[in-house]
Amino acid sequence: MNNFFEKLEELTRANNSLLCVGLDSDLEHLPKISLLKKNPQIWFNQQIIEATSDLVCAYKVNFAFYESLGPAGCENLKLTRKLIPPHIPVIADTKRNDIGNTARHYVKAIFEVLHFDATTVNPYLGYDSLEPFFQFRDKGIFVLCLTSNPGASDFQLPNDLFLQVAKKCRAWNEKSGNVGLVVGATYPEQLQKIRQTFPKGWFLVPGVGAQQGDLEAVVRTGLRVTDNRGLIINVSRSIIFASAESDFAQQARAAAEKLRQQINSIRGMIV
Ligand code: OMP
Repeated sequence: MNNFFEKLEELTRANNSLLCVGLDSDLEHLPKISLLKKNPQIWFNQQIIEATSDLVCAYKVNFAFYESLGPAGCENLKLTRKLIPPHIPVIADTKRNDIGNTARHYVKAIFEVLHFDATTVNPYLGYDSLEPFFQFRDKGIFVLCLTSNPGASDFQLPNDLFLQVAKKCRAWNEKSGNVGLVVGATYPEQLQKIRQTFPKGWFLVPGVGAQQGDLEAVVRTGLRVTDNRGLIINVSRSIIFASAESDFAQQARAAAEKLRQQINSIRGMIV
């Protein structure tokens, strides 16, 4: 199965999970034991993936933590993709975009060279810049709608710009069937409005854990009414760096298991 959303639907059921673990494997924060290994970032990722793969609906790999290491980090993007079992969808967090002919090269790098299943994109340049991404119908394209950081109030919140993005994306999804949104967990009130605007969409929701988004409010306001799904709740630091000691993988598993259960118990209350 190669379609991102089919893989995602399947795994949310098989693992009973809406949790996405973010492999934001910042070399400066890896447990000391990793630094004894030949390729610390890859060894660390392998341990985390082995410890959590039955608890997730997806992994997200933020390119910044790899590209900042130069050629070796770029190689690690490829190696990380290969470490993840093929039935698990992997999101490339790139937040890319540019004019059409340049965007086509971003698309090629992410999907054809690195073989990721989905990516995050920036909508600021409008439809013609996004269309090269949407053309890859088997891939998931998550458009930044309302980001989790305080700076969302500079451009995204005034005049409800984020709702205009949500409306456009709903219409674009009707054409290509592969458009989702990124909505920060730190704005649950707005998440509710976004869900009302785009009832059927999949939303990638970062900001729970280290950024202190309110998990309960997110699940209550963001779930898709029709099937009690539609959210991919990404958590990076508070899972992968749950411990800095040699038990880091077990602690990551415990943190992931706890979050999966919390999410499911809130979902259960809504059913
Ligand atoms: P933690 O705060 O460590 O859980 O990581 C959050 C992850 O989600 C990082 O990779 C961020 O770059 C990413 N992210 C946000 O934190 N806020 C956003 O609004 C959007 C993203 C994203 O696109 O994933």
